[in-house]
This record gives sequence, C-alpha cells and structure tokens, in this order.
Amino acid sequence: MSDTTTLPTSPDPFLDKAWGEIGRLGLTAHVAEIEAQGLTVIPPELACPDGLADRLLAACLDAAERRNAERPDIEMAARYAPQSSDRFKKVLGSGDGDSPIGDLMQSMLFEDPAFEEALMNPVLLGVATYLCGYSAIMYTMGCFLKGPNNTTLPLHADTPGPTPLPGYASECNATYVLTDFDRNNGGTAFVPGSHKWCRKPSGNETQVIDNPNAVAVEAKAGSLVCWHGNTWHGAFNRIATGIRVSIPCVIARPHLRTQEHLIDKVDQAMLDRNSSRFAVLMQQGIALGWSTQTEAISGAERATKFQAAYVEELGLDPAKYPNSLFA
Ligand SMILES: O=C(O)CCC(=O)C(=O)O
Ligand SMILES: [Fe+2]
Repeated sequence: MSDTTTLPTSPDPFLDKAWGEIGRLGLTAHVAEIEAQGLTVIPPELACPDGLADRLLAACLDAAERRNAERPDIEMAARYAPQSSDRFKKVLGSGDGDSPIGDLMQSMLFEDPAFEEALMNPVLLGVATYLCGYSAIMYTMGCFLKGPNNTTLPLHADTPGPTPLPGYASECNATYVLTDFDRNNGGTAFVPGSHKWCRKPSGNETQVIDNPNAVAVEAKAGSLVCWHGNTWHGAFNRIATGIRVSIPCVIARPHLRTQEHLIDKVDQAMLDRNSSRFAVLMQQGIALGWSTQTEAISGAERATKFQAAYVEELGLDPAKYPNSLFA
C-alpha cells in the first residue's frame, strides 16, 4: 500500500465545478428553488450589479429605435406593436389587432456589447450551467416590448419535442426583467412544480386566466427570472399603462436545434475579446449543419479547435464524461 493518501475522485468533476461556482456566487438557494418549483427570481443586486440593467434597457430602446425608426416611450399608454407582432398571430392565438407578446425583437446579441455582457454574466451562467451543463449553447436572445393588451400568452413549456419530456433540463430560460413584472404589468405566469410533470399543457390547461395553478411572477426591474425548460409558463395581459421590457436569454444543451444559427455569424473581434466559453455558447464547438462535404470538413476542424481551447480553459474535458448532466 502506498503511504500517500489519495482523496477519492469525484464521479463527476463537472458537478463539483458547477456546484462550487453556485456556492461562490451565492446562488445555492436559487438553484434549490429551481429544483423544487421549476423557477427562481434572482434579485437585481445579485443579477445586475454595476448598472447592467440600465445599460440593457438603454440598449433595447436603442435597438427598437434603429429597427422601427421610433424610440418607444416606456411610459406610453397605447398598445405597442410596431411591426412584428402580427407574425405570431396564428401561432399564439391573438385576436385581431392585439398581441399577447407585444413586439418581439429577435437576434439581439449583435446589437450592443451590453448583450454580450448579459450572456456572460456569471450569475446567468451559473444557473444555466447547473441546468444545461458546461457544453451548453445559446439558443436565442430576444427582447419583448409589451404595452397594454387583452390577450394572454398561453401556457407552454419551452422544451421542444414530444412527451415525455426528459426529466433533466434541455433548456434554461434566463429572462432579464427590465421593468417591474407582476399581474397588472403583464408579467410571466408560471405553474410552480410543473417541470416535474415532463409534459406540455394542452387544451384548457393552457389558459392562463382559467388555470388556477398559474401565478404571476413578482420581479423588480433588474431581476433575472430563470426557469427549467419543462416549466409551464405563459404571460398575463398587461392592464397597466407603459411598456414591459424583458430580454429572454435561452441556453440549451448542444444537441438541440437552436432558434438562432450563430456558427458562421459571430465576428472574429467578438471571439477575440471573449473566453472560450463564449465561443462554445456561440455554437463554435458544433460540427453539424453543413451543406457540402467541404463545409463538413472545415466545420469539423473549426469545432475541434474551439473544443480543445475550451478543454484547456476548463481544465476538464467534457468528452471524457459522456454521461454527465453537467459536462
Ligand atoms: O412573455 C412572457 O412573459 C413569457 C415569454 C416566453 O414564453 C418565453 O420567453 O419563453
Ligand atoms: Fe416560453
């Protein structure tokens, strides 16, 4: 027997790493709440230090002004639906002239460096990693701008695919709340505990007002509301005047087909100023999605290069832990 003491090695060093970060960031109770309820509200002082929420709100209004040629006045009393909301009419079941989501701006990441900061916020990544692992990728980052409306957004689970949904999270929705959320403000509606049911709501269950288990989230501007992809949620209509502003940042496991295709869209300067984790979130470690054999070969080379750099940054190799939920 050797006289040196060897500590037992953890069966999953990725879990240890994720758990260590959660502890250091003061997120343990929030992660426990996600386990129990399927969602948590991380308060502004933890979620958005150093004025991040103010920078994000300004960046959203700047982007809306660029896209719609008019800066939204977030105090205004009218319905806000400058251009895109009708696109979702059939999908979301809104009545004519009304939208359950207001305006949805998509592909926000490239609009302003503040969105890069939002994605790389250690608090967001701590929760997203716990739910989707270190190899997770960005699925989408948008911005909802919702004024007074009549139509609720039906309850649904974000996880794609048929029932049974996997019991583990395939997605983490981390939404920056940039104006206060509650019932009157048209905040998100949640059915606490529904992430454990591993199915999607159907029929009358989808109705936010009629479902007695749907509760309005209460979150102050600057909060980060995080939920498990299986958690049933929708949104109450906005009774209050003014515009509700939020940034849904959705992180997913790397086998999912993402809403945003980022692989060949990220510019080199953006990659250069960020970590390998950022590159992986930007789908640079993904080899799939080619249209020609040449692309298949170059894509595999690119993915291998970014994965290797990430292994060095992590000090751990996800490929060596194929059964880990955290790798
Ligand atoms: O508008 C909301 O509050 C909910 C939006 C939603 O369903 C989502 O971000 O996945
Ligand atoms: Fe959703």
